[in-house]
Amino acid sequence: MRFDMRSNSPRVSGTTRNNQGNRCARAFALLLATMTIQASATGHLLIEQAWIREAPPGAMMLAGYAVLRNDGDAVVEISAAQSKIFGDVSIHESVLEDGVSRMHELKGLQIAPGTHVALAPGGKHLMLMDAKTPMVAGTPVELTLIMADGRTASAVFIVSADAPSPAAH
Ligand SMILES: [Cu+2]
Repeated sequence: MRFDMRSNSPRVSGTTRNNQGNRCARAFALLLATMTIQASATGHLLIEQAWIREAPPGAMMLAGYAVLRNDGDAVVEISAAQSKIFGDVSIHESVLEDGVSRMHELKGLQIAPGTHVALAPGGKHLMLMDAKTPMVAGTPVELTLIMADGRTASAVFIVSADAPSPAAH
């Protein structure tokens, strides 16, 4: 019995293979369609734990910090930042040179899909110049990040002495 069934099997599996071939062709066509959709994938920028470090009244410069998260499926490239509350906003990075902390301007920030970049004291930050209103603790300030593709993402940064705890969100 078993032997007979096995002897029939080449024909049966031959038919099956043809069906699988058709199915494979359809699956491949679907895969191509899916890949076309993925080719137009975009990054998606989330601005979290946004705050501005409180400074003495009349301070010329303030610094904004946040966690910039990309939960999209393409790179997010931030090329500039702006705010109605500040005359000038730029992207800076602090670095130690010969034991002295200096900052320089960055042309932009790149965030890979599924990753984040932390703007934090001692590292990357938003340099905020020429405040139009007093920056006392608790003041909400809207900042807008501009991406290289022209899209924007805004968030309210709260003036504070310390970084907000992640649990607060
Ligand atoms: Cu700076």
